[in-house]
Amino acid sequence: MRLMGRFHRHDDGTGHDHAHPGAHAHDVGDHSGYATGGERLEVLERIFDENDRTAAANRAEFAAAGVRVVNLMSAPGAGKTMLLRETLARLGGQLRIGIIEGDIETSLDADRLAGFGAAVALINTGDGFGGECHLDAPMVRSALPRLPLAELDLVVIENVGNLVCPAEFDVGEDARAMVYAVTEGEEKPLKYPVMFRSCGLIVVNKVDLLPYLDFDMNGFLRNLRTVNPEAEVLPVSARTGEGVTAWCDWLRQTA
Ligand SMILES: Nc1nc2c(ncn2[C@@H]2O[C@H](COP(=O)(O)OP(=O)(O)OP(=O)(O)O)[C@@H](O)[C@H]2O)c(=O)[nH]1
Ligand SMILES: [Mg+2]
Repeated sequence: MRLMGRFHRHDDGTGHDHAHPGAHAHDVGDHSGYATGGERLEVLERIFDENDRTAAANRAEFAAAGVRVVNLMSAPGAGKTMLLRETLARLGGQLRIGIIEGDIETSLDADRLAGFGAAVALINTGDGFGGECHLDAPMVRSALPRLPLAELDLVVIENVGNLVCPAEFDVGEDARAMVYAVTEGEEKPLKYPVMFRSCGLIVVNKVDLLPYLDFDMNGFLRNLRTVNPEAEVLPVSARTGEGVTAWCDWLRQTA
């Protein structure tokens, strides 16, 4: 996976080659602009090492239970929860689905996903995880006892709405998808490349709004291809249901 974000991880060898103290396969980048640069690096290295050890443990536990896991990410409000409601309504009878719902505060989205027969485990990062703007592997691990993993086919993790940090943390998922809304502007893949690069599927949501926007779909696709030539793209409207069948098919193939 090619990641090069806030913490400058390049675990596929891409990106620049900084010779700084403590640099190894888990390179967390150039913090030389800070007086505390060396200390920052050491702390980040330890955070990522712990995260990746726990992500591996999560992945092993999911595999042992025979469950596949999708990490669903987006900017706030792109439509993750609305899409998941549609998904549960359609796939509920065909797949045994569990949801891990990540939010900084409130059970609002977890409540919106209740009543469809899916097991929903809420993680509020403001409740013991420092109010973080993303889910990390230990947070996801804390939710596992609240899901009947052995009885599930698929777990979808709705990550905290944020176009940057969630992409930097492996949580033990099998696949990553993001919801991008056409209201966000076609330049976003260029400005937030880590997220767009890290996902195998980009759901282009809110296409029902296209008649009211100046959105340049070809320009967006060009920008996306610049940072991620291989991603699958699905135009969707969680509101009208357009494209939701194709999204459900993708989930079925992943499960
Ligand atoms: N017109 C239109 N509105 C949509 C669509 N999908 C979601 N919305 C609306 O967009 C707003 C945000 O949707 P959510 O599903 O809450 O988005 P989210 O990504 O879960 O948001 P966070 O969890 O806060 O990051 C809501 O008002 C939805 O009704 C869509 O396809 N078309
Ligand atoms: Mg949501």
